Amino acid sequence: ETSSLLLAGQESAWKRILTHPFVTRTSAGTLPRARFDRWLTEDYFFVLAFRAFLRELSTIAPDDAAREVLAGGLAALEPELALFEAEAAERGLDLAVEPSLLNLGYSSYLLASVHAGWPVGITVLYAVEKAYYDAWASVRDTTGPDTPYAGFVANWSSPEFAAYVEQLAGLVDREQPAAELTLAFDRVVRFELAFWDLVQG
Ligand code: MP5
Repeated sequence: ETSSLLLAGQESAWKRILTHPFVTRTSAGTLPRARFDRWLTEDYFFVLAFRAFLRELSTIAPDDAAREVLAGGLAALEPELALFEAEAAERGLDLAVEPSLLNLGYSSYLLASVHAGWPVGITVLYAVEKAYYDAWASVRDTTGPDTPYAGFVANWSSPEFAAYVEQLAGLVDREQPAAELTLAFDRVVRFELAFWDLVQG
């Protein structure tokens, strides 16, 4: 299946996603506060861009089944953005700070991928969400409830999010493997690792 082939092609990078120090330290509660703050503001910008990407991608979804899956993803973004806003308010963070060039590049790539058509766009969406699910699910069972960032770990490792990512895999599996899909998937993996390297500083 296309989704499994894409993942299999990224085996070593995927291991780095699952064991990235940003993820393991967030889970353990040992990430310095300033690093998490940096991630929070960068990722807020990313999620806003991601919502614009999802809306655009929905307009080229091939059928109602695909549109419904994406609508579910869009709906889940509202409580997620509220979580970021509440956390930022509590920490006194300005969410309107200028994002890094890396973040601008990643966010712009999401939107650009829609113009390459549905197969590339849905592959990008799958890669973004699968990376987050796998990373946060890998630390879910070792994250204590008192860890300051437990709400964020829970957000991306919940059974609901797992089911959504499986639905996305199903949409990718309708597509034939193709070089342009491999390239898009690989780009997202590189962006994800670079994003964490950046905020982990
Ligand atoms: C996600 C994210 C998950 N929040 N940030 C990055 C850098 N990659 C992936 O996307 P979402 O929209 O929060 O589920």
